[in-house]
Amino acid sequence: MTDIESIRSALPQLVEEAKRQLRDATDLESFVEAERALLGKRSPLAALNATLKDLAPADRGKAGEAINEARSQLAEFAGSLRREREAESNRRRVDAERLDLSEITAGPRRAPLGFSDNAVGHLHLVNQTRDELEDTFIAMGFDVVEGPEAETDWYNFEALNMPPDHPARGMWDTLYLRLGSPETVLLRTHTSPVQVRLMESAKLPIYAVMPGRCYRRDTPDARHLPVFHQIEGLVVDEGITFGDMAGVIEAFTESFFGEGMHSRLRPSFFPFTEPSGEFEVTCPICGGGGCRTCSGSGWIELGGCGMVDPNVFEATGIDPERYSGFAFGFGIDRLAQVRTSLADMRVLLDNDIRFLSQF
Ligand code: FA5
Repeated sequence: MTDIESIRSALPQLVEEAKRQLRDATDLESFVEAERALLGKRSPLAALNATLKDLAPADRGKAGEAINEARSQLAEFAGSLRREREAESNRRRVDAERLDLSEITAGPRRAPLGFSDNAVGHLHLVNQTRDELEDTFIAMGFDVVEGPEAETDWYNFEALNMPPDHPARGMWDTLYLRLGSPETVLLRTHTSPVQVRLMESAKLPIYAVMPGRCYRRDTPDARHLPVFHQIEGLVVDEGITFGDMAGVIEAFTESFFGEGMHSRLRPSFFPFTEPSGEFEVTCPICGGGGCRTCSGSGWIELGGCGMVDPNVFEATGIDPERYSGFAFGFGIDRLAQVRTSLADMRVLLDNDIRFLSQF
């Protein structure tokens, strides 16, 4: 093939044949091989290119252009087909590697003594409530973070704007552990120390909730347990206002308790937030009409909240000039108690299966 016309007339057929071969290569491996054979150094197009030197010098440029154009057309076709083949191959690989994580049970689960054979165990009411709270906050875009139950004085008090001998420490009857120097390690009295850990270590902004067990030297009664659960919320970002806090608490209330349920804030005091508030929600028992549970007010106090105090930002290395934030915390057991109208919280720890199996 030595003249330009025969090169020009050979090209369309050569491209068509190459496309057919590429289409026929249905799996990625054979496709890559075909692509190399049709577009690489030993391809028919490269062979055609090699004949350019035999042409009359005036024709070489034009013939070269025609070959290059055919080559780029084929390369474009091959590129889009390769992407399809790669996607298909990925899909097949993912399908082949998919793990079956469904539970394998080694036989029927045993029912508790005295219960019919089909009665099986389930999560405790408090854990069910905790899961529901986590789901609600996750749906609102919050992360879930945990911290240790044995804490140091720094995290539980000092970083939270309560230096040694600060009278506000008296708000929490603390259980100290015999570890290190006296009164330096304790069982956390609230989940607020997890806030401090998060602010110290996390990248900003922070939108997180921190559920967990807390301990206080409280005598057990109808509304107190020495071991109970709280969930803490923390938001730190630029330009966060008190209005954002009220909005998040209201959105949570509607999402968790259902439509028609609202929240309201009352002034209060916590050393680590300024200003601080208590937040109340529509009584879930009477829907706000007034009943014995809410002492006729239509509202139930759920927990504390407020704007993060600049001293806490400073203790955790966050620039209070640039960032602001809010925190809130409330009792999970107390919430479970209110929602299920339990007169006495102590039943939550009795492990009486007749009580537990109701939920
Ligand atoms: C605190 O513990 C603050 N850390 C809450 C907070 C977080 C305020 C972030 C501001 C910003 P308080 O001591 O009020 O606050 O406890 C909060 C909730 O924990 C109470 O409303 C109650 O629901 C629950 N709670 C407290 N003590 C007990 C107890 N002994 N048994 C059961 N629930 C309790």
